[in-house]
Order: sequence, then C-alpha cells, then structure tokens
Amino acid sequence: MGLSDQEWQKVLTIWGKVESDLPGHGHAVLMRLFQDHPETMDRFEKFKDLKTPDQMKGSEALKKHGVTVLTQLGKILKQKGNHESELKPLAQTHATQHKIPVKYLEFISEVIIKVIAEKHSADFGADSQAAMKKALELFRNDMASKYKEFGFQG
Ligand code: 6CQ
Repeated sequence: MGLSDQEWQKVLTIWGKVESDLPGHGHAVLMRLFQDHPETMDRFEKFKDLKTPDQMKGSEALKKHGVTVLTQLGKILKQKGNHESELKPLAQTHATQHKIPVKYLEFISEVIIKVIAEKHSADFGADSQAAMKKALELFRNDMASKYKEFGFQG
C-alpha cells in the first residue's frame, strides 16, 4: 500500500536527521543488527573476525558498510515509491549473489527504526514512526516481488 504525500514528508524529514551523520547511524544500525540477529553476520565474509561489541565499535569496515546501506536506502526513500530503477539492481544482487532472505530485510528495518528512535526521540514521534514503518514495508514488499522474478523465494 502506498504512502500519502504527508507520510512521505515525515519519512524524508526524519531521513534528513539520519543524513546529518550517516556514518554514526550506519555503524549503530550494523552493530545492532549483528547483536540482535547474529545469524545475519554470517552473510558477510569480511566481518567474520568481528566477535565482540568492542571489535565492532572499532571497525572502520563496519562504519563504511553502514554508510553504503543507508546511502542506498536514502536514494530509494527519496523516490517516494517510484523506486523501480533503484530497487531492481539491489534486489538482483541480494537475491542471486548475497542470498539475503526477506526476513533479514525485516530485521534491518526494525533495527533502523530503533536506532532512529534512540538518536532522535524528540523528532520521531508516533506518526513519523508509523510513516517510516510503512515506507520500509513498501520497500520490502517490492524487494520480495523482485526476488521472485529473480527466482529467489527469499
Ligand atoms: C548491505 C547490508 C548491510 C551493509 C552493507 C550492505 C547491513 O561483500 C560485500 O561488500 C557486501 C556484499 C553484501 C552483503 C553480504 C551487500 C551489498 N549486502 C549484503 C548483505 Fe546489503 N543492503 C540491504 C539493504 C536494506 C535496507 C540495502 C539498502 C543494502 C544495500 N544486505 C545484506 C544483508 C544481510 C543480512 C541485509 C539485510 C542487506 C540489506 N548491500 C550491498 C547494499 C548495497 C548498496 C550493497 C553493495 C552493492 C550490491 O548490491 O552488492
């Protein structure tokens, strides 16, 4: 289901706060994802030596990947649902190369909302949270249908 103009506005306003410190938010999202859902880490060959929270905290590679994921997600959100050309290549690599189940996309969506809520509690009220949740659901649904086109059941 689509979002109203007002909902997209809420999503993009809070995303502006995320962009004020993309490395900080990205790093926090990855640390939280790997701590709350350790199985997600197995998909990343290059992170297999990161075993403790301290090692994760000090990892430049983790920070760099955090920027990668949030930069791409930001590009998608800014399309306000008309994200076919941004989504397709991402779905292709995540389905055929990295083999990332939709469940893991759900995990990262939850974590993104938690991290924003922690860092921006004053600016991320119930309405904004609901709008962001909806935007990430739309992203996931569209990823899931593209996955199927690429023969990955996700
Ligand atoms: C991704 C996810 C995170 C951090 C970085 C990327 C958390 O070897 C490598 O360099 C990485 C190959 C790769 C893997 C294993 C990769 C590339 N991703 C994963 C795993 Fe994705 N990713 C996700 C997104 C959902 C919001 C977005 C926007 C995104 C972007 N990815 C995972 C993963 C495993 C649990 C999840 C949940 C996930 C989600 N990811 C990669 C990107 C981008 C832009 C890229 C590089 C280009 C490409 O498509 O390979």
